[in-house]
Amino acid sequence: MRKIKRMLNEIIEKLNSSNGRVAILTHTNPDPDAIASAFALSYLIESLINRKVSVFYDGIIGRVNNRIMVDALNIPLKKTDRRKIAGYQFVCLVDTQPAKKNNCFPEGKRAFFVIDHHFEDEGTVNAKYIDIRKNVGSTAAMICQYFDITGVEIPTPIATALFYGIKTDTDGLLRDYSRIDERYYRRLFPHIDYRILHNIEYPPLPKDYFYDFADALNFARVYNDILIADLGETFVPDMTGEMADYLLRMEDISLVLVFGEYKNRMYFSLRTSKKGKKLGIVSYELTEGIGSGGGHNKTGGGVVEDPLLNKKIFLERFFDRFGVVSEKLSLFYSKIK
Ligand SMILES: [Mn+2]
Repeated sequence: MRKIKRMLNEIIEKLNSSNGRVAILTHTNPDPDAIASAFALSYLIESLINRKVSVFYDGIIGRVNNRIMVDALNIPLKKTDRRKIAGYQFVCLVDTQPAKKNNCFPEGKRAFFVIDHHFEDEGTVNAKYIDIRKNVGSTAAMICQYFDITGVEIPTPIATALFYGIKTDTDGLLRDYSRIDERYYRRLFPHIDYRILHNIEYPPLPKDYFYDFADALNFARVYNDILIADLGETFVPDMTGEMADYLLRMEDISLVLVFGEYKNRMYFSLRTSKKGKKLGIVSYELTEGIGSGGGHNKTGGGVVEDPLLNKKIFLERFFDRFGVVSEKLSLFYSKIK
């Protein structure tokens, strides 16, 4: 706590003694944890330095839930790219790190501040201030702690966003969570907007969603307790995560891989209900040289570049890793007919 307090004090001092522009950057195709953390951190910094802070993402906000989250809570997220980020003196990365491939932070630039809960690449993070705690379930919970330490009150829209961020990253405190997630999840609950939270969690869904859903079921193949689903072309990249979460609920299944293509890249998501699987590291290894991947213990995911060439390599690595005999994969749907 004391170390974090000192770090936050220094950050605020540094920002107050300069006029440099401040940007907060999420990972590409941000998830609720990244969106909430960026939103909350911008508010916190703005209330302590009296200067505008810009909140950026790149890629797309795909999941319908996330788009409603941004709209309903008036989150001032703006789209950016490598070139624009290069022009900012102070860049804070949330839920990602400079060396990771899942963001548009310019190579070689030094970040001002990195707050994340994913494992570090080779322990080298090029940033002035670093708060990376991979035992914590969400970046949002770490930001809640900052509010605690600085004594800044959390307004309702930010409380709602942070709550949803912790909830989605830890599956409602059931997956890869820590005491810190638990503490703030409970503490935020009385302060959130329940109606908005409900609207975010149960939005109307476009027809494309159900086409992807149908593909997931029709083309799902099973080997023992492993289920693999190919979505073909997906309408948003984060559909793989949504389907993987859903398919993991199937009885007798403990590991799910869902992949699909979007704009000539292949996105994939891994989920397990078992302990000790380290799917973040697995995702990193499955994509070495052909893309990028990361995650936590029970969740993982990433991107495979040039799927025409590399999809086969990726799948063979996956089969190897989990002992899947590809000839013995059987169509799930044909089983229940
Ligand atoms: Mn996260």
